[in-house]
Amino acid sequence: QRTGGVAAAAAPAPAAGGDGGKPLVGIIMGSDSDLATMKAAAQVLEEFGVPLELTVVSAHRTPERMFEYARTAHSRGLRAIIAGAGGAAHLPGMVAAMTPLPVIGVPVKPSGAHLDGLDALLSIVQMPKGVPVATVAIGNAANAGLLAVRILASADPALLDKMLAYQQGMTDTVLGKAAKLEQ
Ligand code: RP5
Repeated sequence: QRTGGVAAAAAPAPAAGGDGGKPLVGIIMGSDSDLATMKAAAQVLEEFGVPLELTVVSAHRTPERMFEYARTAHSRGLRAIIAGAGGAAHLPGMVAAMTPLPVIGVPVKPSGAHLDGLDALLSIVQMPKGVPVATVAIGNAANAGLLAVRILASADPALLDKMLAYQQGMTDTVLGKAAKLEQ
């Protein structure tokens, strides 16, 4: 259910996902060409059963839409925003400037990019004091999803248990591989 109303409208009409409840996390990206990277964040949230919305908001091409999205996000019930962009990636920082919610930035490496995503990384991570953006590694939208889950889990014991189980699963996987190597 991620179709319609994502690109042009001034008033955001994001598509919903996750467990079907009211979205708690907003995933936005500067272009639909970022979706190949950003869908990993949605997949993580869906795995944890966290309701999400996903849409395109461009800092440069739809600045009024960005303003509207950022200004209304908290009153619409969102608890965190994941924002991905490539190149001159101003979206996460500008959204962080206009919302009280935690913003997680994903530097996207567009296909054919000359600077391997380093431009986006530096654009997102070098925020001035007072306006934080939690920046993940270039292209690592899955970690953005996991960080959003952890933020929500800090006040949600059931979600915290899911995160503990996820972490234990990683540990078990690595220990299993180590045991095989040692045989
Ligand atoms: C950025 O420019 C977008 O976030 C995207 O990563 C990049 C290219 O966008 P398109 O030209 O593919 O729409 O603003």
